[in-house]
Amino acid sequence: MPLTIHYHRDFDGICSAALLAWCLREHFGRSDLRWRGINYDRRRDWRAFGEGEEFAIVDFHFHPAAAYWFDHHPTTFLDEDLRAAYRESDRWRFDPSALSCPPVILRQARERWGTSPPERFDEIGRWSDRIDAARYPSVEDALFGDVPAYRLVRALTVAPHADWSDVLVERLIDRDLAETAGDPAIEKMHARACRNRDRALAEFPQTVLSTDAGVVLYDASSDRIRRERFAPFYHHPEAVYAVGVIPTRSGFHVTAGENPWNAPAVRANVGALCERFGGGGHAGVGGANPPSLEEAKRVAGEIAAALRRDVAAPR
Ligand SMILES: [Mn+2]
Repeated sequence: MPLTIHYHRDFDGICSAALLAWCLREHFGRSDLRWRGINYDRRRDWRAFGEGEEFAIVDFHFHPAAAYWFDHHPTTFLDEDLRAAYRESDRWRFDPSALSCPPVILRQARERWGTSPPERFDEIGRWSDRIDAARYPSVEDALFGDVPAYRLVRALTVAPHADWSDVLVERLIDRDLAETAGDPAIEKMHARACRNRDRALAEFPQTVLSTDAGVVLYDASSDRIRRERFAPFYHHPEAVYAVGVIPTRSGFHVTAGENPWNAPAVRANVGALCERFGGGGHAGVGGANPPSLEEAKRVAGEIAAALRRDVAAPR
């Protein structure tokens, strides 16, 4: 029976799957490996996940039936029973202080398995830490930086189908970032992603509703508008927060976050604020999914107003 590596379908998840595949093949002698991306919609009926197969999970929720499991998300345990089932071992490792998942697996490989993955995986870990934690040195670097890791992240935004990331996993097992990103098909996807980015940056100003008190409030709910996550801070570097409405596959999402390059002097806890509107998140970034466009606009306005009061509050 093959062992399936289930990985979170984003850059650090893809890199984690490639690294674990390398370790299982080179150190444990496994040749019967496959890999599949997972997304958050799989959390429903989580206990039945992977029934009847041998599987690993990387960069995603803890599962007690996983033959191998590695993650860094503080929210990895879906309930207290699952948290109680976890023990650090030869097969499982959780490090919520890690900025991304590949370095967790690298430490496991060196400290517990006594194997040394090639240096290219250290390079991957340095970039995935920066990308997953959004620790870009500047908004220009985040938007226009041209290193191979960024090119792959951008190419992923125009992936032709959901399984396309499986191809990237396979390539990254034996190739470094530069060689992988230099593939002509990926170059072509990257060029398309750059055109999307440029259009999104050009379209952003018309979505802005207000910019008072260091908070950019925008409505990008129209499906004709292209979106770029860092556009608010590219156009408004002086802002400390951005709050917007964006469409999802099934409705509308309110997104709120700090400006990573101009953080507020005192943090408001955006996630806790979003929780009041049925959403959630972390201290710096959060969101909510109100049931209608009208509700989403109202919630975005209220979150922006609360953040403005917070910015203006005397300390
Ligand atoms: Mn991830």
